[in-house]
Amino acid sequence: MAEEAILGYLQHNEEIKDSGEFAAERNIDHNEIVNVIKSLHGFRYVDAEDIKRETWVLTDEGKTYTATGSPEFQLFNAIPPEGIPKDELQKKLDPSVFKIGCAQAAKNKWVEMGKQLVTRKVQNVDDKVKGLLLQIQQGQGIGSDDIKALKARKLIVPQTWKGYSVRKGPNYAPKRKQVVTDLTRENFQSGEWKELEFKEYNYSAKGAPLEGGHLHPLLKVRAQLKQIFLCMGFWNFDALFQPQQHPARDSHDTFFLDAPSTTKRLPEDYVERVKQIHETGGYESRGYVYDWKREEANKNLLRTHTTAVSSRMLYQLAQKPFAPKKYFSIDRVFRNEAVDRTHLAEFHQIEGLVCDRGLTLCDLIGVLHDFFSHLGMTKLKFKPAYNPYTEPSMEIFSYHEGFKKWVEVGNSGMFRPEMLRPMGLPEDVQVIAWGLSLERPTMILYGIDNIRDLFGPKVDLGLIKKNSICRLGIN
Ligand code: FB9
Repeated sequence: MAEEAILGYLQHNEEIKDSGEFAAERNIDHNEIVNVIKSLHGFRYVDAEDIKRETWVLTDEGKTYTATGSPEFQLFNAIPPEGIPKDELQKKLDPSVFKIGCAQAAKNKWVEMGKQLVTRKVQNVDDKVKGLLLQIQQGQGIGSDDIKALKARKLIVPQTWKGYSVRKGPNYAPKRKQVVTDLTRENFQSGEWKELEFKEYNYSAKGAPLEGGHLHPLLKVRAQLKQIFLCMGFWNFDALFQPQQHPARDSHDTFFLDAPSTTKRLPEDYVERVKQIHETGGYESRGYVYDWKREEANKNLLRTHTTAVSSRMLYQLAQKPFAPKKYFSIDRVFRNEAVDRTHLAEFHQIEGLVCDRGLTLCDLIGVLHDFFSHLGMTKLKFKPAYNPYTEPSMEIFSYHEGFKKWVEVGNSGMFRPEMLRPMGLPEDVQVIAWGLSLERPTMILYGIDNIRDLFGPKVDLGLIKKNSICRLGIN
């Protein structure tokens, strides 16, 4: 309606001199007229020029008096011809109306404010203030003295009124053409594009806010767990006494590689010691008493534990004069197991190990309490378990306040001498180690119950953590 009014008017008239008067004459909201003028100006249908006028607008108090009358008028009308005791008059009026009314009515010489009695000094009065406020509200001008008086009473405040004068623009038409933003296959092939109006490209458009990249939730949790290890003084680092017939080595648990078929060169003296410890034992161990086969050991596979990497680090440590070390790793491991909602054929294993002289199970329990306390887990319990390369071994449980139950949070143990001695580590050196997965804590942190929502093409990188699990800011 506003658009037709503007374009229609300009069809027969040179100019809309004042958008405010134009709107008032047609009883159209001025803001609607302004929005249409801006849009038509943007497409060059019209040329609009700013008009600014300093005007006055009513304050809330001023607006009230246009309805109730001014306080002085209300007070005058509350006084009967014979007069009224002041306290009775006060009860008849709102406190602010009474206060302002007395002052203004006395100033106007409308009333006599006696000590006890209030009387009229004139018979009738006009509510000039209400009249002036209504004039301003209707956009009419009033005298400067009146402006000054109303402003002093805070009944009006200055406002800059903005409007436009409008003329035909270079693209003027009595009716706006359909504006499109895209040249499509359809309107190009049909030739319709010749009749269409294309929106001018707005080079100053800010565009959608730049969305920075998102770190994968696993990488965020990995970074924070890495920080926990570093705070505990562990070093990061990107040969197990696991018998060759151990079930975990069966193809149903392990991914063997066809190529490259065999592992790269090994230190043969070390291989010989490993063979011996498996077949006939040593270091007070009976060994597994079977024929250990080199070709089995040579098979290449995707690691099922990061402990494979730990043993390589420990072997290197044993080639130098012994110095205690604390290592950790967070890396992918691969298991040829049935996948389900919480397990895939691969996951990230977090592993920590401490290598020092005279370590005992107590040290392992202590370091586990320290590590898991950083994850907010302060109630732990341990259950004896079996790992081929650690003895004793313990499963780790933490009481989850949210789930109100004990949750298995990892596995741990002391590496066996059959693993450490063939490496060359001194007799009194022990290694305590533990492991957990990265996916389990991340899924709990993000409230995910299907691992495919965390790992794979469907990950929502805008995932927000729903739980926090540690004092170090994993939240
Ligand atoms: O991560 C596991 N659970 C876990 C960890 C943290 C956590 O935090 C929550 C916010 C509160 C919640 C749960 N687990 C180990 C236990 C179970 O989830 C288990 O069902 C799955 N385990 C994986 C292996 O099973 C395919 C998790 C993985 C695992 C298990 C053992 C090790 C590492 C990872 C190990 C080891 C080890 C042992 C001795 C010496 C060195 C390493």
